[in-house]
Amino acid sequence: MDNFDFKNLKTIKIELTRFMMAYKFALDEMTTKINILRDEFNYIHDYNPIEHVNSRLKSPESIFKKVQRKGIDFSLESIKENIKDIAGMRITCSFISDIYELSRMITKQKDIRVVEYKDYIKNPKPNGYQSLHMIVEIPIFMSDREELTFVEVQIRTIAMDFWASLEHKIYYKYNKEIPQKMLDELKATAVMAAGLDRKMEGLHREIAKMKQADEAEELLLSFGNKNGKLNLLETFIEGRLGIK
Ligand code: 0O2
Repeated sequence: MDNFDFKNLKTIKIELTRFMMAYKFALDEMTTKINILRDEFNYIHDYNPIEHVNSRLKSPESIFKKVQRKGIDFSLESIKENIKDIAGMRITCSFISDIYELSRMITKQKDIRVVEYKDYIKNPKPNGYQSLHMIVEIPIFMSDREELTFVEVQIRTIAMDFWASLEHKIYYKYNKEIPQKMLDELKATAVMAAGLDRKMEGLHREIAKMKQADEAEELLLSFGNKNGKLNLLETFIEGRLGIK
């Protein structure tokens, strides 16, 4: 290999590093955003809707495999335009309602543009897979430029994550064709997981209502409602909270 080739190779390496760096920064930025939302939610509602957050950068090998599979151009411009999951983030929430709440909070942020929104919870995949997928675009400010960068955000419950992880493992271990009977059984387990989510959501709502009523009662007592007579302030509070 002569000097010229070496120089070229070095330039390509630097280009690739800079290319991947933007995605790493995009993940850092999204992670900060999610942490802020989680902490704020925790302070205000005394409740944490996020169980855990994982993020990953697609390896150059998997990127090139995907480029080949999709039959797109190998240039960095084309990869940036067409492969939107180089930076990926998976957020596991406690309840289905948390997923939608969180996705609304993400969507509302001014510097985030949602370019794709796939609701596999309302419309599960034929194999039973459920999750909310969003591709968002965020600006990354670097020393000499601003780069709009895609991040794939998958939001799901613990049950959805449990199913998807095991389904992936089963496929991974058995990479030939899966017998229909097993596919049906896997789908049945996805339906069970969805049932579990609905049950947990129901219990969560019931308990939240009970907690709210208890808190309202405690508040009324703290305003001196000891002899059963309501003063104007209490009537106002009751009216606002919708309790009799
Ligand atoms: P990895 O390693 O998790 O990133 P795309 O190929 O992304 O352009 P597609 O397939 O329409 O287009 O994207 P979709 O439906 O949004 O799904 C992308 C990702 O969702 C997958 O990424 C998986 O992480 C997850 N996913 C989708 N369907 C299933 C499923 O049936 N089972 C499981 N376990 N996960 C699923 P990758 O790139 O496949 O892999």
